[in-house]
Amino acid sequence: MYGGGNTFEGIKTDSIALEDPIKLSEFEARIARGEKIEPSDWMPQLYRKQLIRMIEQHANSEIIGALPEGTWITRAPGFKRKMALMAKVQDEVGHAQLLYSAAETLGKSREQMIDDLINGKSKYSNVFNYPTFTWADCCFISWLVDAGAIVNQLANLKGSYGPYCRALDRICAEESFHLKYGHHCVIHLAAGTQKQRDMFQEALNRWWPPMMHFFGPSDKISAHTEILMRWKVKMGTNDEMRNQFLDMYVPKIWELGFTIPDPNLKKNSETGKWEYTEPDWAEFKRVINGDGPCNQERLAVRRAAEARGKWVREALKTPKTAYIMPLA
Ligand code: FAQ
Repeated sequence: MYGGGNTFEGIKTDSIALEDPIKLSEFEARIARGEKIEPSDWMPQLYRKQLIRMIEQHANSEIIGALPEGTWITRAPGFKRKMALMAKVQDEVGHAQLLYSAAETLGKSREQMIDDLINGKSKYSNVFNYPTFTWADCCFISWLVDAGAIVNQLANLKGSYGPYCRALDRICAEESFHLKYGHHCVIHLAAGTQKQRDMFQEALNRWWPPMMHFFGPSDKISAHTEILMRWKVKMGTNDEMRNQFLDMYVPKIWELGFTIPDPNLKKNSETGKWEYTEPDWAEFKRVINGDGPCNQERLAVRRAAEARGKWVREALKTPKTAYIMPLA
């Protein structure tokens, strides 16, 4: 099976000091040379553990991220928008499939990952715990959440773990269509009636704080950045990614005539970095630990999907048995 015989349960230590020093230095030399690490290669236990954690959370984010936009498919304005949104949501679920496969190569089964998601043991991106009240919320996600995702993933696809990088390569290509679609939706609202402009501004006001959280806690308090940067899993720190997003997208938001709800947001011309009000990290922690506005609803939907799909999984295991599809 996957994982070169290694399993998630087999990870015994987080301590790099307990690893074979010769193997560890060869591993780090390969990473320094820009080589990709493949599933059957030797790797420190902590590398395996960190990758499973991060890729699994990413996969969970895609599958849960399909939900806030998915509820707008039937209500999207016009046939073209409905078709485009349907394709986008389908892509996000496909991204989850690619990422769960990449995580499986490290020795954790997909069933275990889905179980951990629906039982609230593993995380997914904070942004998907907020509601999409209006069409403008959906446009915000398609443009700016996708933009944030691309900033992060374009950097990380140059990272060290082969299966994750190859999955990100494909995902980024698809995400770039999502970004164009989302930008088009927002331009349409910006060029529309005052009511449409107000609707997007109101959505932007609500989504800005979660969007600032999206890149993770500030570098000063990030738990995993140091080791992930050392092993080239993350190719930029959380603050660097946040800054790159602000650099690329704040001017575009202003260009469309919208305002950003942070009086301290400005680019420091000397450092070239953006300054902003420190995000509310207490709220971030609450939301990622299960107490956001939509956490319960999101997991309930996934649990229901899992229960409804059970007969299909059973049927696939025993294809010769006759099954009657439940109607309700
Ligand atoms: N949300 O030490 P760090 C998308 C947790 S894909 C929730 O800084 P790290 C596509 C973190 O897990 C979006 N939790 O962590 C789409 C850790 O908790 P733990 C997802 C977060 O890993 C678009 C703790 O905080 N993208 O949107 C978040 O070094 C539109 C300490 O944090 C990825 O997953 C958060 N935002 O850096 C779909 C990309 N941030 O595990 C549909 C890959 C941090 O110790 C529609 N992931 N935490 O319990 C990464 O690049 C990194 O994992 C970070 C976090 C940057 C997200």
